[in-house]
Amino acid sequence: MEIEIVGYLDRGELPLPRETAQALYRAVVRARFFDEKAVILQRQGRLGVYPPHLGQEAAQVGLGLALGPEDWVVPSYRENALLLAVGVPMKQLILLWRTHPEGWRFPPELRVLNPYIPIATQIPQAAGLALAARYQETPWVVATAIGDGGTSEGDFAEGLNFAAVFDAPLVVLVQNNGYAISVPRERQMKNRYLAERAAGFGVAAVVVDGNDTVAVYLEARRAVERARAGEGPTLIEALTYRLAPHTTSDDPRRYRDPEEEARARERDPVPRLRRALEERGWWDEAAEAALQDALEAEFAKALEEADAAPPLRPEEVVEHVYAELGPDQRRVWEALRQGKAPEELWLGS
Ligand SMILES: Cc1ncc(C[n+]2csc(CCOP(=O)(O)OP(=O)(O)O)c2C)c(N)n1
Repeated sequence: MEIEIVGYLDRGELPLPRETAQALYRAVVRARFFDEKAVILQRQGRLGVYPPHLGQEAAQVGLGLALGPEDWVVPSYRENALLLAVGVPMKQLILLWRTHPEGWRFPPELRVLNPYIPIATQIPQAAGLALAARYQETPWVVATAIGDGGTSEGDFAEGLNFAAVFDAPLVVLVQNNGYAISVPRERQMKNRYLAERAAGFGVAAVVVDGNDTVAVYLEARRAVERARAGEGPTLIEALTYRLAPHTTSDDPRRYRDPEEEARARERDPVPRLRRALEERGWWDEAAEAALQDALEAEFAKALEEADAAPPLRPEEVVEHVYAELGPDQRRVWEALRQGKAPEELWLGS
């Protein structure tokens, strides 16, 4: 299959108004800033296990800023940059990765579902939500995201087929970051590009340089417009690289050549966009310093507010799952209330 990789920055192009380009840059820096702080918090024992998006900011921010307030976002676990881009506050994300129930209750004005942890389950649900837009004759578009590994799951195939058949207004961002935990893409599938998979469902697809924020943003906007016009779903494959461990519990030195990582760092999306802005006189040291100060202040406030959230009651872990507790959940809930360890519960003691 002939594949063209869409990109602008490598060619010295930046086909966007200054304000839009600056907004994209601010958003990738903010996403990077949060990610680095989150990893530090985790190392300090002040956050649970955390999946960094280091290196994937362009892909997620490019999609996030292409959406309107009426559009829905159906994220997976690595989409913290996307969530920040569409307005989820930092405080919320800190609480989310503390598994605090307040973290799951996104502000009602945000059309954002909670992050999906079971791989690919977000795809059929996002397709269903997109189909609801057609039934209700409302113009919302649904954006979802998945990793390369996730595209081999049955749910991915079912969701894409469904969305295609019903022309559902769905945009699927596939972040091809090269690895499903320790398994490189070439050991996961015969396809060179994941966009090839979309053709099997009759879904439009495009491959972008996923570390080129401008390219992802412009392709995402195109996909959103197509969806809104009733022309059906689009798969955007963003070629990127996970510069960090899979999660804070992973050590990529066990499966990845450090030289590969060093090469990938040369295509880090954040300095690439900054250089393009600076070349046009749209960014400088003073603007960078002001942005960093603002982010320090935003994060400090978010952390203070997150720390002030009421302590988690153990039984809240099961309370939010169903409207009414089933027998198993009731057993867990009762035991947690009495301060028992969950292991004893599932063994039926
Ligand atoms: C259904 C399911 N199977 C297995 C897992 C365990 N798991 C968590 S992340 C992951 C790899 C996902 O890789 P990819 O889709 O490429 O996304 P990435 O983590 O690189 O963003 C697996 C297998 C899971 N969460 N859900």
